[in-house]
Amino acid sequence: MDYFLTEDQVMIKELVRQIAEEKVVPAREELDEKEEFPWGIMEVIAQSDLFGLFVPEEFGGLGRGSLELCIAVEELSRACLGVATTYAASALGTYPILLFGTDEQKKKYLPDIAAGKRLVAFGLTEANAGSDAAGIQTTAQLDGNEYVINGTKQWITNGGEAEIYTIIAMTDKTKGARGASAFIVEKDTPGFSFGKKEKKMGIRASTTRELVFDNCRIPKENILARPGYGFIIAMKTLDNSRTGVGAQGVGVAQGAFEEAVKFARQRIQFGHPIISFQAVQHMLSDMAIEIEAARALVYAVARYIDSGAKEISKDSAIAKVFATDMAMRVTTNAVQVMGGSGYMREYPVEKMMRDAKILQIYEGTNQIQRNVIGQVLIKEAAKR
Ligand code: COS
Repeated sequence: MDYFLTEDQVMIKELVRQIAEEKVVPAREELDEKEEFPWGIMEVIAQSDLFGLFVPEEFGGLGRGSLELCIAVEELSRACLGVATTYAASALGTYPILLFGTDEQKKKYLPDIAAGKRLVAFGLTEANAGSDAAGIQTTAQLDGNEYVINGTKQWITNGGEAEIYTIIAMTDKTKGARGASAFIVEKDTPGFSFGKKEKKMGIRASTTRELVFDNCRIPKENILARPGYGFIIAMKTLDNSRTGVGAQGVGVAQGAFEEAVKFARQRIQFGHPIISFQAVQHMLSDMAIEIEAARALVYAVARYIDSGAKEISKDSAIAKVFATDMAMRVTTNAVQVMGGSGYMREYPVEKMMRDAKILQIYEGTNQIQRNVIGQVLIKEAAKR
C-alpha cells in the first residue's frame, strides 16, 4: 500500500533497509545465540546519523519526527527485534531530555546522543514497580547541591552499555505519583553500578540489566523539569515511545510474513507448493490484512504526534496494543505455516516468535494499555 511517504522518508526507509539487509540479517542468529550486544551495528547506525533522526537540528540531529523514527524502527525490526530494541530504547531514554530538558541540558547531552557517541537508557521499572509505576522505591534526597540516589532499577534495556540514564526516583515518598522526579545520571558516576545481566526468551541481542544506586551523588541541576514532575515525565515519555513499539510489531511481523511466503512457495507437499493450498493462502492473507492495518494505524498515530497534538495517550496505546498483539499472532502463524521447519533454529521465524512476545509486555503491558485507553474514554465521555 502507498502511504504517501515523502521522498525523504522513502530515503530513510531504504537506508535502514540496506543496513538491515547487509549488516543485521547476516549477524542476527549469532547475536541471538551468544546474547551479544550489537556494538558493530550500532556504529553503522551512528555513522548514518540515525541516532539523531528525531533530535532537532539545533542540537545536532536531523530534525525529523515520530514517523521517521517509526519507519527506521520498523525496518530494523523486520531484520532483528533485538537490534531494533537497542536502537529504540536509546530513543526512549532520550525523550525525557528532549521533552523536558532545559536548553542547557539539551546542549550538553543531545549532540552526543544524535551522533551516536553515547547510548541512552530509561530507568523506571523496579522489582515492586512494573505496571504500578507509581510504586517505585528508589529515592533521591537533596543534600546541598547534590541529589543522593539510592535504590535498584530492574530490567533496564541498554543497562551497562548506555552512557546516559534518565531515571525516575522518589523525592517525596509521602506524595505518591506526585512525589516522583526525573534525573539524568551518567555512567561512571561513583555509587552507580550494574547488577546482573538477564537471560531472556527473546531480543537476546539487546542487553537487560539492573541499575544499582548506592549513595550515588549527582549535581542538583541534573533534575529534569522540577521536583514532583517525574511521573508525568515518565508517562509523557511512554506516550511518545509506544507508537514506536507498535512499529516494532509491524516490522517483526513483516519479517516473519516474508519468510512464511518464501517457504510456502518452495515447500512441496502432495505434489504442490503448499502456497497453492487454500488453508495456507488464508493464513497468509490474514497475516497480510493484519500487518497492513497495523502499519496504517502506526503511521497515522505517528503523523498525529508529529502534528504537535497534545493528547496522544489513547492513540499511542491503541497503536501499541493493536500492532503488538498482531505481531504475536503473525509470528506464531508464520511458524505454523512453516511447520517443523518453522520450529527449528535453522529458520529465523522461531526467533521472531520468541522476540515478538516482549512487545506485549514492555513499555506497559497490553493490559495496562487498555487501562490507559479506558481512562481516556471515560474522560472523553464526561466532556460530552
Ligand atoms: N500524561 C500526563 N499526565 C498523566 C498521564 C499522561 N499520559 N498519565 C497519568 N498522568 C497523571 C494523572 O493525571 C495523575 O495526575 P494527578 O495526580 O494530578 O491527578 C497522575 O499522573 C497519576 O496518574 P494515575 O492516577 O492515572 O496513575 P496510576 O498510578 O493509576 O497509573 C498507569 C497509571 C497504570 C497508566 C501507569 O502506572 C502506567 O503507565 N504503568 C505502566 C508503566 C510502564 O509502561 N512500564 C513499563 C516500563 S518503562 S519501559
